[in-house]
Amino acid sequence: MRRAILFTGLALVCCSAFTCLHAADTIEALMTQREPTIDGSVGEAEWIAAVKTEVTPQTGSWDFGETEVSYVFHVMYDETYLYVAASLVDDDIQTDSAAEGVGGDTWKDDSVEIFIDGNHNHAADAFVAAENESGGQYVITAGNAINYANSLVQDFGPDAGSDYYTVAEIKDDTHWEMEARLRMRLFDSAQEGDVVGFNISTNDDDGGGDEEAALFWTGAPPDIYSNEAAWGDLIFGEAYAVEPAGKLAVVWAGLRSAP
Ligand SMILES: [Ca+2]
Ligand SMILES: [Ca+2]
Ligand SMILES: [Ca+2]
Ligand SMILES: [Ca+2]
Repeated sequence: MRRAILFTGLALVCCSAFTCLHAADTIEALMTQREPTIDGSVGEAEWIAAVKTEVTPQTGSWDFGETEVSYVFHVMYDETYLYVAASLVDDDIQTDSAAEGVGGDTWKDDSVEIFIDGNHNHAADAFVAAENESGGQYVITAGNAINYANSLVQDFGPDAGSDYYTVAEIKDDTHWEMEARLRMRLFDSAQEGDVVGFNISTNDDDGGGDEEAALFWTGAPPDIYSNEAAWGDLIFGEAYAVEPAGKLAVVWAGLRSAP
């Protein structure tokens, strides 16, 4: 990670005479005083401090394929954990390829993948051992198949102080939700003022078998999942206040290059 500097979220880069301005997509997460219950139900009150960002086929980045899935993801943190949740709309929820539990081909089912570049070095290959030591990839399917092979997680589960815990629940035929808790030690014990690389995606499987598409919050294909340089920034911001004085949960998600 590195320390956030003023104007990080709007650091503009001029590319060439033929392209317009780019800006790194940036989320400023606020610190919550209230730990959410990780149970696969994204409650409004328990996630009130979270920055909420909608990703649709129009706003997100397709790495391959194209379908209709969309989602809203939530991010907040406290001194121990980074919390991430998502609520997904998908016209065909599939869990046929990976059984409930740790391991399995999670990418072949409807799933959410969280990506952290903990040392914020924008490595071209996120999956070499040195990169897994700070950050990693954290996955859950709609059927509660879980993967964290590319990370430092040693202790998965609901117990206080565990490295990682996540739960998903299918709500109805077209709606599922997930919640996750990632211990700060997995990315260099980040604290207020720090910034790490961040991305989130959903794999969409319609009809069973392999996945048809992956829809990321941000990044230019191909291989967004493994290229840290394609990810956005996550700033660990101030404490959430019920009535923030001039301080809002800000999402800079809209600034992109023209097609
Ligand atoms: Ca919950
Ligand atoms: Ca499948
Ligand atoms: Ca890295
Ligand atoms: Ca699906």
